[in-house]
Amino acid sequence: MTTGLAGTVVAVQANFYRVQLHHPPADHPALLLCTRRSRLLKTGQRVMVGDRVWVEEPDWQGQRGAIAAIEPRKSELDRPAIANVDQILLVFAVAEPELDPLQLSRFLITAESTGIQVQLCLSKCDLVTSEAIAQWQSRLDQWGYQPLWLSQNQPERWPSLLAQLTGRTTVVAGPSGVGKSSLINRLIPDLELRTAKVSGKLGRGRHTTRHVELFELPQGGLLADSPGFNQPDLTCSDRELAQYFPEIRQRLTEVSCQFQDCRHLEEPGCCIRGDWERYAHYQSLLEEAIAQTQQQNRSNQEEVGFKRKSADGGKLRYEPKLQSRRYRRDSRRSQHQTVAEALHNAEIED
Ligand SMILES: Nc1nc2c(ncn2[C@@H]2O[C@H](COP(=O)(O)OP(=O)(O)O)[C@@H](O)[C@H]2O)c(=O)[nH]1
Ligand SMILES: [Mg+2]
Ligand SMILES: [Zn+2]
Repeated sequence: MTTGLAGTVVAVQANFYRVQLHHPPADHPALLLCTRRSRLLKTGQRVMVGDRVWVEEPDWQGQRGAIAAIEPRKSELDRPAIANVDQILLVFAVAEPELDPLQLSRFLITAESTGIQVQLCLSKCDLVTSEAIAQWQSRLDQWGYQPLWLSQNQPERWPSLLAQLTGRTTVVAGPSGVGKSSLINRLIPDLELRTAKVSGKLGRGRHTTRHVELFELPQGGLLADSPGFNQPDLTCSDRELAQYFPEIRQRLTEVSCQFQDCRHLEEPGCCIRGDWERYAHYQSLLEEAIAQTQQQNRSNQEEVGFKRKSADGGKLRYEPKLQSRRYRRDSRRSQHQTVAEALHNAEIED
């Protein structure tokens, strides 16, 4: 039943989907602006950025087509809304802004909680000594991470990043000011050019509307930016938190706590509590997760359909950008919402 041209949705806007064809015929455009076949509309199947699709009825002259089928998704991120993401590239700077370990942990936990592979990347290496880098390296190794070290001014550091990105779909995340845009612009040199072209084609400017978009890397692979934010809320429950620390995960493969539902606080026979660097992060994030779970339970009782992304003291509050679908309670309504509604919501959320 899967006939037509295979492609990946790289942008969604209104009722149009920009599809990058995997194997366009020679001398034919690789990008088609597509609509959905009515059969997909009837089943209410939402097309997401990152979806692998089958395109029919190509109109090469007009660079148009119609999406006839969607392949099952391997993964689904909520914010940014992208399907089939292979990895999250979490970027932090070693300096300017100063690397704050707890903030880094918070971002790592948020990224880990999506279930998608996390690659840490530390930028601005030119601003610190090689001793400082070595110190961070051994420290992060204890955390269970082997970061890529990067600098705009040190081209010798780039090949390892390129190798990590080639052939994969990657979402770049991290706080603002760490060098994400600089990194993306370097990886995709003609981005500005292509951005302008896309804006024209989709009718609305990328810079006036926040929407998710995947960009093709020259060496193969897709990359998406996720707008910067500084302090993600925890999205995981207190019960889940421990598993998002690689060093706890590792320890629990070797030994086990006395109680199966151990929170690794005061329990007797706990094998996790102890003298390791991020135990303090674990304690403070656990406290937060417990408070949040309690608050969520209260709200669930009070009000069905409570939306946390509403105003917080009057001002719009940014929720974590990286949230996997499984933590979202999908209401019947949201499953049946139209694309227009979905896009409208996505634009507000993103
Ligand atoms: N020294 C140094 N500065 C950098 C590097 N990468 C980015 N910057 C600077 O950091 C600032 C923030 O960069 P930007 O890419 O906008 O960060 P974003 O907010 O994460 O997208 C800019 O002034 C960049 O020129 C780097 O490798 N070394
Ligand atoms: Mg930026
Ligand atoms: Zn324990």
